Amino acid sequence: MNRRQLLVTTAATAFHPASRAATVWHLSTGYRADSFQGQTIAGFARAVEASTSAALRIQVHADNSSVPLAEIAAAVRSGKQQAGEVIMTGLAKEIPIAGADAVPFVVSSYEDAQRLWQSQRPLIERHFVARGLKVLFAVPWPPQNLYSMRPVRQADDLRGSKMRTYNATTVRIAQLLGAEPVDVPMSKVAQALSEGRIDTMITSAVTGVENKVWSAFKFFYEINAWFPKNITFANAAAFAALPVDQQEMVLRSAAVAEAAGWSASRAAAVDSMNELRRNGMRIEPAPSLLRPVIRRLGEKFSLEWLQDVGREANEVFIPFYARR
Ligand code: PCA
Repeated sequence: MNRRQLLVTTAATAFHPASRAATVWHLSTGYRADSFQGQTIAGFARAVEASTSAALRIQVHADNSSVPLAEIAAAVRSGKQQAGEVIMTGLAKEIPIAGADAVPFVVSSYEDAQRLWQSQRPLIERHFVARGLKVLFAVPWPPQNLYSMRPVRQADDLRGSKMRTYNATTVRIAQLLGAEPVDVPMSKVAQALSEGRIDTMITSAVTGVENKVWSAFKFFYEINAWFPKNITFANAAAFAALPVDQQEMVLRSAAVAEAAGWSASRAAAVDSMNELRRNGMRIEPAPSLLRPVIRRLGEKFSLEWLQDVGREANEVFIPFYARR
């Protein structure tokens, strides 16, 4: 670069209003950029950039590319990343009330899921604040259903199966069913299937489509068990360091992203079921012999969960049921 070019570049950097005060946030997620969750995050990042005239830019690192899913919350807490997205139930060991999402058969529609989030959000915010984190928004996955390689007629057919799990609550559910829990992150489901490490799993239709699971799983049962949410959050100090107008734009963009994400989840729920069907999967309601048994296991799980979590569980579930 000659002297003249250097002067021009320096002048452009110094006087361009966007570059003068540009702050870059790194946002890590364990999920894919092209899934509806990833698109919601991308929309959020675009909205922040547009509304702050690029004074704040959010660079998204999807699919565990920067920090693996299990380490994202700690990375945001320590300030290594300014923001992150994780599945909320993944935090249940530290923040038990985050596990409310995966108590089976409490939430069976998007309306229920919305009410649960309303009741849960103040508590989640409190716990996040105590950890130096700022909640931005949460978006549910479509309902969790049962995939199997072999037909399932009753709960006993699941006994001894190698059931893919993605957090502590799915592990407990597998145990209650007498299945062997096999921990596999979402991005590794296709690989685990090809290696024959799993033969059943409970997750959304979307996750089945994204992993093209139809080559192995032939049966899909609509047990509609729970609607787990992903939560996007920032390092509270990084948020507080932003000028007030930028903080406002971040929160406004977050509210818009949350609404868009819930609609995208509903649409993805329908589209992905169709996609599974188109690829030859048999989609059936929960078998009549299985239904009462998994209901009872759900009750057992709920009881254990309420005993474990204690007072905060009431703080969430009393208003949740009262709003019904
Ligand atoms: N997909 C993610 C979480 C819940 C879902 O539907 C997964 O299977 O890991």
